[in-house]
Order: sequence, then C-alpha cells, then structure tokens
Amino acid sequence: MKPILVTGALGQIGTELVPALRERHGPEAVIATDLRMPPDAPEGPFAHVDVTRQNQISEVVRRYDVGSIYHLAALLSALAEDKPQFAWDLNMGGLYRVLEVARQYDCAVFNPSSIGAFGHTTPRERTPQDTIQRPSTMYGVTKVAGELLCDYYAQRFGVDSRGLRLPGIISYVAPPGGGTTDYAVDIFHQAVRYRHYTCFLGPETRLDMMYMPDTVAAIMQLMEADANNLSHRNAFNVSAMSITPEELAAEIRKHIPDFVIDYDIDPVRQAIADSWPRSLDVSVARADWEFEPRYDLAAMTADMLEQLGRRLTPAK
Ligand code: AKB
Repeated sequence: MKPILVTGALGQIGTELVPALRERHGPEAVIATDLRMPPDAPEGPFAHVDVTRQNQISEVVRRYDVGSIYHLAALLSALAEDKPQFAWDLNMGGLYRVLEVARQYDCAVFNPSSIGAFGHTTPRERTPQDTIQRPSTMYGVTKVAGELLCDYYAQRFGVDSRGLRLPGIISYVAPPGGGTTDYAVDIFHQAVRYRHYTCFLGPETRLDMMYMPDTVAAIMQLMEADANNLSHRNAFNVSAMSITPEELAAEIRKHIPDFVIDYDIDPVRQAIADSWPRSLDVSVARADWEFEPRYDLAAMTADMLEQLGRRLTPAK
C-alpha cells in the first residue's frame, strides 16, 4: 500500500487517527501534516503543510509517493461563523487543492462532512441520507459544497473520494475547539475537575454524537470498503447517540453524584445547533460498509470519566 498523508494531523481527530493508521500500516506509511509544528518529537514522518498552498501539498505527495490523503484541516462551525471569509478560504480552498493534487497524482481522498451540512428545512428526526440540504451557516455551506465537489471529482476525474457526515465527536486526548458540539467534551473536563459545568447550549438541545474510537474505526472501515458495495461515496450519515446536555449530565451523575450543570446560553451556537438534525438515519452506512459503533451514551461516559480521571487532578 502507498503511504497516507493526513492534513490537520494535530487537530482533535488527527491526533487519534494518525496513531491508529500507523498501528495498522506502520509508522513510516503515514505522513502527518499540519500548519502547526508538533509539541513533541513525532513518532513518524511529519511535514509542515498549509492546505491553502497547493504546491506544499503536492511537494509532500511527490516526496513520499502518497496514495491517499485524509483531509482533516478545516475550521469548525462556531469559528467559521465568526470568520466566514477565512472559513471559505480554508475549508473550500483547502479541499479544492487537495482534490486537485489527488487528481494529478492519482490519490484517494477522505473528506469529513458534518451534521452541519443540514439546515432548518431538513427533516430533523431520523434525518435521511438523501434529503434537503440548505444550511444557514458558512460552515454548512462549505460542507455541502465539499460533498458536491468530492462527488464531482469522483465522477469527472475518477478520484476515489469518500466521506462521512460526522456528528459531534467526543474524545479525551485533544480538544475540539471552535465547534457547536464542543460542550460534550468540555462537560467531562469540568465534571472531573470541578464537579460543575456551565453549558452554552440549552438543556433540551438534542444533537448526534459519536465517541472517538468509533469515529477512527468508521473512517478506516470506509476507506477500506470495497467500492462496489458503496451506493454513495461522500457524506455517509454516521452517529452513535442522539443526546441532550441534560441527558449527558444525568449519565455523568451516575459516576459523580454531586455533579451540577447550569446554563448560560450562547445565542450564536444555540442558533447553529437549532438548525441541525436531532438524530440521523445511519442505515445506509450500516448496509453499505457495516458501520456499527460500539459506544453508546453509557459506555462512552464511563470510558471518558475513567480516562480523564487518570489525566486530570480534581480541584480542591
Ligand atoms: C462542530 O460542532 O462544528 C463540529 C461538527 C458537528 O461538525 N463538531
């Protein structure tokens, strides 16, 4: 197998996807790239890449004879709403350049879409795989356009592009940063340290979520799936749970009985969340490539608290 290049390798997903890919394919087979430099000595090849500079991507692809690009570098929803012009340049410009390099050097591409690709007019319960997509955020606009652009490169140029519509991702290694679903990570850190969390989304805000081990497994499974079994290419709906802040707090309280949640709603992030689905229909991913997440709310919460309990010191 030819080497894999990962963009945005120091972000929330890259931090855990890169080691998983290295475990599967060997440390030298995965080239981690990011705009930032890694804080510690990397465990395999690392290159500085700004994804808005096509020559920087193609230089690394040529140097390592890369066969697939997992393109994770992007701005998340709340940050993209704060800096819409920059979000367009980074999210669309980066993806376009990755696809152009993939076309020229015959690479496969993984591109994450998001529940943010949906909007107010989308059916919000059991949101189908194929449905109305009229998002009202810049993040959503770049995600829908990205799904279409990946489909276009597959049809027009034969680029083997594949992707998932990711829900909020919960993890304990690297923080997300700039997303609407970030509360579902912050809450665990604050619960372990202070037994108290002030949530920026309202108590009944129901959104899809997935634990990082299931996310990493889903990305690898989709990229290894037989193309003949895929009825869709890009943007498979995936999710492992559909939860509210109140339900998550109640689950945490089973482990930390005196945990308290209160609310100070951020109108921008609340408006974004209110435009997203409350639960996704993931049946197409199940049928096409046997998507089967292992962690539900209870299993994810128990593991998050155990892992963070080892890493964080409770405040006195
Ligand atoms: C965000 O909140 O922006 C992301 C996402 C759901 O795409 N986590």
